[in-house]
Amino acid sequence: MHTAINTSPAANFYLELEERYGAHNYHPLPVVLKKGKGVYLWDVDDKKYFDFLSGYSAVNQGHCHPTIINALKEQAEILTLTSRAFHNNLLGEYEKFITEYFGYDKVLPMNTGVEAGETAIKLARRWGYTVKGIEENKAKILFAEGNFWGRTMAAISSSTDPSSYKNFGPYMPGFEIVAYNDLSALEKAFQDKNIAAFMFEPIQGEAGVVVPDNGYISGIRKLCTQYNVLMIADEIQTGLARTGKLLACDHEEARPDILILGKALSGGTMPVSAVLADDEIMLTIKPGEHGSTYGGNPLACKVAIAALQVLKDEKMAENAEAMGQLFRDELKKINSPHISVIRGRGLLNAIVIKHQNPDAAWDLCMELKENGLLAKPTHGDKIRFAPPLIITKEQIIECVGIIQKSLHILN
Ligand code: IF1
Repeated sequence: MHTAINTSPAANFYLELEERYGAHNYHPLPVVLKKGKGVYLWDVDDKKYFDFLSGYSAVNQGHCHPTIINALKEQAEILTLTSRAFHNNLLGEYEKFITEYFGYDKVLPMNTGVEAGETAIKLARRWGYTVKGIEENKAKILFAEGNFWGRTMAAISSSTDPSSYKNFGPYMPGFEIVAYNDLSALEKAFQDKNIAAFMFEPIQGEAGVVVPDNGYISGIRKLCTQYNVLMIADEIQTGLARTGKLLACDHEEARPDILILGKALSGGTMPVSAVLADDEIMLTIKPGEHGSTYGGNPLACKVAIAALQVLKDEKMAENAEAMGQLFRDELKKINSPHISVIRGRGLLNAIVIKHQNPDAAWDLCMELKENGLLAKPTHGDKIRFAPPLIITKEQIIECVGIIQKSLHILN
């Protein structure tokens, strides 16, 4: 199934290795990549592509950004890991840097995004018991329908997508679901005094780049304050300039109580995630009650400082805002009967394909690949378009040209 007719012998070699020796938990596009630079990727036959996935927003800064790679290389030769049993000379520096950058009292460093989510939930439960006064073991965390925050048992326990949770039970108790983009449903749910937190994505990524109505995020802020519920923003995908602001919550000037970041925090070089909160929340977890072997390692600290610095130095949020607007405007001009929806914010965009053939989005992505642009269909009929944030106007125009040309495959 993975070996398509039009893959080269070189590509087939790698596809067959993965098929034979790797778990079958993915269905990738049949392209084998060996090099990346900026907005470009190259496959094993030296064909060049525009990357319109950006490692699911982990490479916002572009592939192998020189500043980030230099930080990685320099630190890799000095010290990579101490564990948290000892101090290291970069952790404090990084903690000061990132808390000032985002305006929080404290940070808790983890590795993957899902670990940051787990950490936020532990913090919220602890806060619920020790600050809010919820009775022991009664705390509830509320999630939005269609949420995605990873693959751990807790993350799939809050999922409403059977492909995430089915036949993996039993599930984590204490999780509840509320409709996304529905403030009156949220207020109704908040009548329950045992709710410690509402955890949500400012734009739902995995659900297909679902952009809520204006006022939803500031509305969440207002209700969370009113009902003494923690607002946990999962900005793992939407954060770090992707949507045209440093954080997607910044579009509505809403400050979450707990902010979770991952992916582009290392510019695609290694798993680095972070949980940010103020003292009232963060200091409820005491020594020995949470941690991770790799969390806060000096290599990650050095890389994350560089990854955050280049976002600002190169005005990536501003570019994402401008290029995203241009991209959607140019896409609309194509006026294809096969594109039923164009949505997104900044450079986190998606189209919905309308076609009698259920594989149309996959077929279009295969044609885009032939024409030098990599994108991946999701949920059958949606295609995410999320290039690195350093993309230029000329490149956007060229890419819309590739999309226009490729749409002929659906005629
Ligand atoms: C996979 C999609 C993206 C996330 C949000 C937490 C995490 C993610 C909002 C967990 C991870 C991923 C993981 C990846 C595919 C992917 C994804 F296709 F599912 F929809 F990005 F858009 N919060 N998203 O989007 O972070 O632990 O993975 O570092 O294959 O699971 P992680």
